[in-house]
Amino acid sequence: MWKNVTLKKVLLAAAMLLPACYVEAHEYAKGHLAIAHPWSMELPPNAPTVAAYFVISNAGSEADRLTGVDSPIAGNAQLHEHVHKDGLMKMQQVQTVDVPAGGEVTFAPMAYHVMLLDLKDRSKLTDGQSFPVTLHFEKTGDVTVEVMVQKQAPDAAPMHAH
Ligand SMILES: [Cu+2]
Repeated sequence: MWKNVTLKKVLLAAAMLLPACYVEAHEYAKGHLAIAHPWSMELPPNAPTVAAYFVISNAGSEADRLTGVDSPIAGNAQLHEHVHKDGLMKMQQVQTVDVPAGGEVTFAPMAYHVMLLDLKDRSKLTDGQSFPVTLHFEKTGDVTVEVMVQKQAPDAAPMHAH
């Protein structure tokens, strides 16, 4: 009986976790590449720039390279990285980001990110909305993802462990 109750509790907990999990874990795939959970932090309405984050994984045996990004909501979209220099943290533009064979690249706060500048359409930049960003890969071609805008960063745990 005790076991039974415990099992029910576990099942209930699992059932409660599932829907939220499905909502959060959106993923896009093309060729050997998958782009997991593109998201952006909700910012004050007058924020000059917006950043987008995701994880690119490459299941193939050949490396690929991200060569650029763009979005209809921004006049300019760049690839950025964070660097530590002389005890200072700053971000700078990079032209490309390598996606190693069988590996993954994490775009996250304080790491690689997509930076959207010259914002033209701010209507999608609030919690619960989404906006498209197209990633240009050297070998795989273009992949368009929907970036979810959220008030809080998704779990910092190494993405979704399921
Ligand atoms: Cu940046």
